[in-house]
Amino acid sequence: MTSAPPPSARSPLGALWRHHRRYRRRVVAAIACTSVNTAMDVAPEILLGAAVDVVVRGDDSFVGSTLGVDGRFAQLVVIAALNALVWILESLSDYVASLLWRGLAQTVEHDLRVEAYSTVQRLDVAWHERTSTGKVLSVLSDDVNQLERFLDVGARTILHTAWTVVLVGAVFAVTSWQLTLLAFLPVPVIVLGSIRFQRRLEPLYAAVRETAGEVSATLATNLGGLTTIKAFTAEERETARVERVSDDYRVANRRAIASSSAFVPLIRMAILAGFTSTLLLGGWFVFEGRLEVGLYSVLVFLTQRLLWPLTDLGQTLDLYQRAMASTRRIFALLDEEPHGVDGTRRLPAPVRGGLELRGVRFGYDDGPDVLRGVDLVVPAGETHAVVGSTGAGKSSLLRLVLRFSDPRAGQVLLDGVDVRDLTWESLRGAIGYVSQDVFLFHGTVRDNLAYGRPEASDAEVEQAARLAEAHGFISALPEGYATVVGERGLTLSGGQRQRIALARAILRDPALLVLDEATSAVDNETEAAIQRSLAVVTASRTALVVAHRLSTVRDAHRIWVLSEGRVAESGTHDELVAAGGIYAQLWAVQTGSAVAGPAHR
Ligand code: DCP
Ligand code: MG
Repeated sequence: MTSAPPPSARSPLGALWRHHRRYRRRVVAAIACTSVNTAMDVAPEILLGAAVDVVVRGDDSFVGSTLGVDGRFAQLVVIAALNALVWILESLSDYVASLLWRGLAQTVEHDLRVEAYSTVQRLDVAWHERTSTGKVLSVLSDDVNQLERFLDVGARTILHTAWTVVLVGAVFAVTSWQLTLLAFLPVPVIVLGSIRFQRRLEPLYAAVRETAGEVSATLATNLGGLTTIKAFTAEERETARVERVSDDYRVANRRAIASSSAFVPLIRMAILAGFTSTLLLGGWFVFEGRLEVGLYSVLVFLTQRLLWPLTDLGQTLDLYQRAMASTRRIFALLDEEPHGVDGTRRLPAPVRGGLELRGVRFGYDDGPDVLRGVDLVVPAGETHAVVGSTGAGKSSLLRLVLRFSDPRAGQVLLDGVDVRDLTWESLRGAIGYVSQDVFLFHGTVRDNLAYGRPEASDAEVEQAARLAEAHGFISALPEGYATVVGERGLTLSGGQRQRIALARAILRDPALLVLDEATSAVDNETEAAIQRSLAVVTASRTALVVAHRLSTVRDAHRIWVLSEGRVAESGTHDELVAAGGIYAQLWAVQTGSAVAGPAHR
C-alpha cells in the first residue's frame, strides 16, 4: 500500500471499467435509461414554448401548421397530452435508471469489498505485520463506501449534465447560431475550470484518504491496547494522539473543501453571463422579427436547463475526486502480491510429518539474521523440543515450518519435500499448529474447537478436548461447550486458551504437531495437564514443541537448544543435563536445584 503506484492507479475509472467487465451490459442499460430520462427532462421546456407559440400565433403555430391540428384549444390539448406522455416517460425512466445505478453501485461495492478482503487474506504474514489493521480496514470499509456513493448518484449526475448540454445544444443550433454561440459561451469556461479544479483537488483528496487511514489505524491500535493504556494511565496522552490524527484529517478535508467551494461561485458568474446574453440578444431578435416568441421562450427556458445543472458540477466532481482517490487505494490493495508463491506438489501419502531444517538462515525484512544456519532433524513419529532464551528465534523457526516466511538460505523439508514446493493445502493441512498467542474467534467453545474441521461430531470434539486436558474446565463453564468466547465473549486464561488451541489442532489429526508453548508462567496443575496431554497426543504422530517450561519436554526424544541463532546443543534431557551446558544451566534455574539429578517437583 505504500509502494510506487501500480499501473491501475493512473486511471482509476478505466481500471474499474476493465475490472468489472461482466457488468458492462448493465452499465450500458443504465446509461441508456439516463439518456432517455434526460431527453424527457428537456422536452417539457420545448412543449412550453410550443404552447406560447399557439397562444401567440394560433393556426400559424408550429403545432397548427406542421401537425395540422385545427383550433387553438385542440392544439393546446395535443400539447398537454404530449406533455403528460413526456412526464410519464420521465418518471418511468427515472425509476428504472435509479434502480440500475443503485443496483450497480451496491453490486460493485460488494464485489470489491469481498475481493479486497480475499486479497488481504491471501497476502503473506510478513505483509500483515508491516501493515496496520486500521489502514486495511479503512480501505475495506471507507474507501469502498466512498466509491459506492459516487456510483449511486455521481455517475448519473455527470451523465445527465453531459446529455443536457448536447440536447440543448442541438435545439439551439437549429434555431440560431448567434444565440448558440452566446448561450454556450460559458461552457468552455466551466469545463476548463472544472479540469483545473480537478487537478488541484486530486492531491488534496489523496491526502484526505491517507489521513482517514491514519485515523482508523490509530483507533484500531488504541482499542486493541486499551488495557495497556489504562494500566499506564495514558488516557490523556492517547486522547491527544487521536485528537491529533483526527485534526489532521479535518485539516486535509478543509483544504479540499476550500478549493472545491471556490469553484461554484466561479461557475455561477459564467452562467450569469450566458443567461443574460440569451435573454437580451434573443429578445432583441424577437423585436426585429427574426425570432418567434415561442422559440424565444424555449431558448430562455433551455438556457436555464443548460446552465443550472452545471453549478452542481462542482459538487459532483468533488464526489468523483473523492471516489477516485478511494478507487486508487482499493486497486493498490488489489495489486498487492503475496511474497511466497504457492507450490504445486503434494506430500506423498501417507503423510508422516518427518521434518528437516538444512542450513537455515532467516531474518525479518531488512533486519539481521535471527537464525544463522540451523540444522535440525525430527524423524517421523518422534517428539522433539526446541528450547532457548527469549528472543532466541524459537517462534521464528516454527514460522518457517508453516511457511509464514521463507528462509534467506537453506531448506525446510517435510517428509523430504521442500516446503516451498508444496501447495498451502498440502503443507498446512499436514500440520497442527498451536501458536504462542492463541487467537479465539468470537463464537462458542465448540465453534472454536471445530474450526479446522467444522463437520466434526460432538463426540469427536469432546474427545479432542479430553486429550488436550480441556474438557474439565470447559464443562465447568456456564454453558459448557456452548459458552461464547473470544471478542465480546467470556475471557479465558492464557493456559485455558492454549489448551483449547491444542484441542483444535488435535481434532484435525495432523501428521505433524507444532506447538509454541505460551509461557513458562503456568501453575503446577496446568503444567501437569500439559505434560499428560502431550504424552498422549504425541504418541501417534511427529511433534515439534517449543517449550519454556523444560519439565514439559523432559521425555522428548531429543531437545534442541537454540542460542544466538544456532543450535548450540542437542540430545535427550539426561544427556544435556549431564553435559553441563546451556540446557543444564536453564534446568538448574527452573528447578531451583543443582545441576545434578532428574529433580522433579
Ligand atoms: N522478530 C522480528 N520480527 C518479528 C518477530 C520477531 O524482528 N515479527 C525478532 C525478535 C527477536 C527475534 O526475531 O529478536 C526472534 O524472535 P522469536 O519470536 O523467534 O523468539 P522466541 O520465540 O525464541 O522468543 P520467546 O521465547 O520470547 O517466544
Ligand atoms: Mg516465541
